[in-house]
Amino acid sequence: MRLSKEQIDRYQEDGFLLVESALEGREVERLREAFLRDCDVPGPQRVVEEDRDEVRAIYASHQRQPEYAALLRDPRILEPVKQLLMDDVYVYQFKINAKPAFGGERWSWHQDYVAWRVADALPAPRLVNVGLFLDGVDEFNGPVVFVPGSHRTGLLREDRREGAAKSEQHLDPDDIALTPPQLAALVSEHGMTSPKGPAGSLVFFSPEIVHGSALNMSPFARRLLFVTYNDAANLPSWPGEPRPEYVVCQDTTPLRTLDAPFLDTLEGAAL
Ligand code: HL5
Ligand code: SIN
Ligand code: MN
Repeated sequence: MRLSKEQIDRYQEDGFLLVESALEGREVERLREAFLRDCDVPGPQRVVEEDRDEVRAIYASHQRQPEYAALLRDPRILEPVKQLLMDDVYVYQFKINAKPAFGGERWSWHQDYVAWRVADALPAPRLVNVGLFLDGVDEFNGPVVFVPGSHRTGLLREDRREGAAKSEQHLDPDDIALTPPQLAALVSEHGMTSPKGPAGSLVFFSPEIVHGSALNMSPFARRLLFVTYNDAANLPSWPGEPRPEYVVCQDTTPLRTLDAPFLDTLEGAAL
């Protein structure tokens, strides 16, 4: 799959691009099964909600589950990313934010690149995020909300909040949250929008776009998988100890696109 000129222009203009139903039902089913398996793996990559043992996020599942290792080289994902970045890329971060029914908590308003500059001294915002809907996303189950065009504003903060971090396992958006006056000004200029669609849809989005999401009070889960690709020439210049491998991947070898969809490749390999 390649993006059209119109799709690329829309990504540059809005800071995100929705591609509905890019993956088939049986493919999404396999990815969900892999997620359930991965939830049972203990370790620091498994982040739970503050007050209960409910998975909030799981990092680096591609290092444990073959479906995900193949997925991130799938032509429907990697080709558009290469078109948008116009260079060799590798996976900087892989995570699944699992908002279960009746409880998945909010993700505060933030820009991703603030986190990666503060925590990893990443030189430039030469990244593309891909969100893959493991469940259908609608207005009820805590969709990601974007401020379209806000990626062209530049960085809205330079530091992380003082005091105790919300989590020691990763940098939670709470610690780099934007202020209400900042949001009010941006939204009065650009408005807000939330890409919605069936499971298997993809949303490509800029590391500089302002985004966040509300808690999930619906009876439906909202599990969202995110792969962040970085330009292979844009390596972090670690200020001290690098962050753990599960949160910022250290294999920077440029990725080669698979010839076929990820499941066909996996099943072919198993024969
Ligand atoms: N949790 C990520 C990290 O790198 C940063 C957030 O949405 C991405 C802001 O620790
Ligand atoms: C994020 O910005 O990483 C999380 C957004 C979400 O999962 O709703
Ligand atoms: Mn984010």
